[in-house]
Amino acid sequence: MRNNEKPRILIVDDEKINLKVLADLLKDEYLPMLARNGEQALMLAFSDTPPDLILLDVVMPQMGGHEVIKILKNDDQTKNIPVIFVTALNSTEDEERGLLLGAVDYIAKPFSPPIVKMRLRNQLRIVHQYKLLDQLAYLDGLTEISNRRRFEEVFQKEWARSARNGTSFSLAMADVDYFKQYNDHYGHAMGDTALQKIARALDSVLRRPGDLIARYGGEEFVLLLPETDMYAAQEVAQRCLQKVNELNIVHQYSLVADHVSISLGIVTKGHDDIISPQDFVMTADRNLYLAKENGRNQIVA
Ligand code: GH3
Ligand code: MG
Ligand code: MG
Ligand code: MG
Repeated sequence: MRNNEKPRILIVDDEKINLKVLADLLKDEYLPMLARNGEQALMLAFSDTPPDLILLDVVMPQMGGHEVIKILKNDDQTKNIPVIFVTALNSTEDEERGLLLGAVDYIAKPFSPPIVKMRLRNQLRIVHQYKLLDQLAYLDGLTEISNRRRFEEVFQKEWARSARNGTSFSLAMADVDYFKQYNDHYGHAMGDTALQKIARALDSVLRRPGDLIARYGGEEFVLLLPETDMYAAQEVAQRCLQKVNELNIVHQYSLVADHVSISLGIVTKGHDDIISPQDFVMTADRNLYLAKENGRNQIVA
């Protein structure tokens, strides 16, 4: 559910009167979307503004509710949208079948409007809690940017997409310079604060919606830059370097500056390069190591 927007409820029923009753019942709290048949329902479910929940009739001419839910549950894009059957088929077998197909609830017709509303509200609450939990599982607790787990997932997806579309793809590894000394002299709490500031600074550099920054390990960050060539990736890295320098976090014990700095290693896959994802990440790591060897507070591509 998008913030500050009413949840979208897709109501699917071949009988106009049912659509009207349910839409009237829900329209104060929700945004009803209406479909008179299975085909229309699928079109709306796969649209750019998909519903947050679907109330689905079973018996409809042509494509029935069972067929609709099978298609929805078979596609990553729609499989997590909860479906509640609202149907005149109300034997135990019918209900069992509906739940087996993946519906979260089953309401028999003739339905009682307040009960429909309450059951729908319960399901939306579960969805909401699930989304919160999901977000938390992918966030780094200290810096509140994405965690390594999130990076691994997005990396895999973007890798596959770049292979499919033949687009270039870049990755940058960043590591804080002399951070052990920072912790040793200023204390772990200040070290944590420094990491939070660095994460925010790096995050502020990213501009494209597909870009991702994640905390890769202790004081190491990774930037994922889909559809980005070497030249553009170097520009991003340059801005990262500069932003962290500009934070001006005093570090008297750094051997490279009087403030906290980072080093970066970049790797780019051109549209016809053949390299394994493991070697790709290893190349970024090796370049980061070279940046350290060359004196830190710099980029190696
Ligand atoms: P280099 O320039 O070669 O990267 O030197 P370094 O001292 O940064 O490298 P090293 O890997 O020896 O030390 C990394 C330090 O980062 C060790 C650890 O104390 C610190 N660190 C890692 N995670 C955290 C964290 O979550 N909080 C704080 N405060 N410090 C952390
Ligand atoms: Mg019907
Ligand atoms: Mg390190
Ligand atoms: Mg370090």
